[in-house]
Amino acid sequence: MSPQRKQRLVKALATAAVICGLIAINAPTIVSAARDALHDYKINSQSYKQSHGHWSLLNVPDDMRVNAIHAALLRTGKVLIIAGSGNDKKQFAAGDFKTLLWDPDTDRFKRIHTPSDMFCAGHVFLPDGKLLIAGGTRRYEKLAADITHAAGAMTIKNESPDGGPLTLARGTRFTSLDRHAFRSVKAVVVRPAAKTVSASGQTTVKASSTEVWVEAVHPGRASAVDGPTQFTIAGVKRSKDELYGYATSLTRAKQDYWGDDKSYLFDPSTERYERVDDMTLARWYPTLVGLKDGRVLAVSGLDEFGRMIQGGNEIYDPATKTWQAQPQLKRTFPTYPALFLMPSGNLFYTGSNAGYGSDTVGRHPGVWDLTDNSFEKVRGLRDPRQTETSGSVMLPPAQDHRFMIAGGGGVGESKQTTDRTDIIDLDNAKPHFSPGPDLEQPVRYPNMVITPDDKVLITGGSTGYRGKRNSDVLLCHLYDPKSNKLTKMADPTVGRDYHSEALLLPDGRLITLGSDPLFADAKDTIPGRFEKRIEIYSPPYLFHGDRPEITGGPEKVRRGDTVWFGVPDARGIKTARLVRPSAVTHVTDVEQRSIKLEFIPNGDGIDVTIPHGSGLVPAGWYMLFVTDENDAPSKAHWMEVR
Ligand SMILES: [Cu+2]
Repeated sequence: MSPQRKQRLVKALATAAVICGLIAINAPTIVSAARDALHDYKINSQSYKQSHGHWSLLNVPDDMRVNAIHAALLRTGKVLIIAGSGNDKKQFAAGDFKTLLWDPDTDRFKRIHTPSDMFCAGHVFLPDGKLLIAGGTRRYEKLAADITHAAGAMTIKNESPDGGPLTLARGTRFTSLDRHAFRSVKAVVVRPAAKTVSASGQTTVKASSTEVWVEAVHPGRASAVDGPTQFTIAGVKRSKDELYGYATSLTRAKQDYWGDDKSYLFDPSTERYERVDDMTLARWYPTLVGLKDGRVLAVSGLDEFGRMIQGGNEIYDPATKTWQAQPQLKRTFPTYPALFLMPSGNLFYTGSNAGYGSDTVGRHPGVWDLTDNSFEKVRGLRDPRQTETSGSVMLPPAQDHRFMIAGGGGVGESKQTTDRTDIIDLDNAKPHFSPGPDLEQPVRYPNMVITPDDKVLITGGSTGYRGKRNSDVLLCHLYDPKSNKLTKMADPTVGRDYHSEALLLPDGRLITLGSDPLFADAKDTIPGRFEKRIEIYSPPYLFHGDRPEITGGPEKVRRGDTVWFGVPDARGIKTARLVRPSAVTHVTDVEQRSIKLEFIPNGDGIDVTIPHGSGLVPAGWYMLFVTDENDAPSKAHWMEVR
């Protein structure tokens, strides 16, 4: 071999060795790039979309991105996205509260002035289509490590009916017999005791009771009080047996979020908040549920000092725009209980709840009769101790009176999570839960949305509490109540755990938004970031070609009316549904329901009959959808039902 040839051969061998080395090192990358390209090709193919649907990201301008804690579809077709302080202490301290309005028709975004912190409020649609929002955050939690001074709620008792109301200034000093000293953080008005004289002339006096938050004058553990203790109040010219402070626990324990008592209406036509009457109790994490008569019941929550509300529930009357306590409806639930209005006017509690509450009280599902405050438990729910952070939905159509509960986990930061779905038919003489199909994975915070073709989309969630250990579940299934089967759909690309929502849009698409993972890494060391992206899901029914169309019809109807809607190819229409728009937070959406409508073709349209019953069709704004033989839905026609 000539020296030149020998040199060339050595060079070629060396190059080959380098190439082999490169391939060996990069093989996983090359293979995964090829896999990604193939996956991308597959999920974007028409046939895949036709069978599995398609996810895409909504393009939200940077300056419009908010921490979506609450989402509601307004009768204008726009989506109200409320962040408030968005679980961000800095924004809370700065008084920076946000709301975003998105129009899915035009993809226009608009910032809405937000007058107070609606973070973790409750909400419900009123019969006129305004959204009632009540409660929210008055103070962020304080962790034990950050607490230097013992603190807590001081009850001020006034046993005297004489002398009129008395104002105790901020900083008023309360001292116990054993010299524990506290100061109030706020001025407070103390009412006189209530004096009543009976017909027989007998006088009864009932002491007034007012609470104020106090902090120890001196830091450290020594000033803590743990047990019933009476306090004298400095600067008041009253006997210490007549006017005094009383507390059972003033410690350096963790202080939970404080609830707010404010309530607002959001008006879809003016796109503004209007303040209405304060609630009788401050509430953080309440459920608001519409009643048969159009009034609203507010249930549960943490109170003005972050304590679980012990059964104090109240009603909002849209006619007077006022709240009234309902002592006859005393009943305790964990926070954000899933309470659904039934045809009878009773409320069905599926057991789902989100956030806080006793491990044992108010967790059993059942029917709450509001006429006598009785509660009839229903049996058969599997994993009954894993209802926290579960999802619940009234299965379509609403006339079937069937509900599904899916996923969930143990109380608080419990590691227990379930893949259970259970279904209950309330028409049974003895209603009980029966097993539904297992989810593909155990999951907390599954978002569940009713689609116009009588299915339920179940998407997102996480296996761990607040997405711990990177446990977001990037899965999506359609549940068919008729066949009792789950069918796997295309995978979402954005994880949705705590503080996430999903809802149906009037054009038949769905969106998912929000998510608030505690950590950003699998080892739970890096603090998580709020997920600001919005993802859109287009179900398979949007890829089957032509869709039916509703060309016109009334915008106001009454229950029992038969009304005509323009629908070309009326003979090809398979179903008509009234879908109540979602108002969702913390995976709790007690608003959405889909009501079956009877109809007959009539010329270039259909005669549709609106069912009777304000428990089945609560007054309000609805989306009318029709579907055709291929289950393709129309776009919605909005109308007000009275
Ligand atoms: Cu929250």
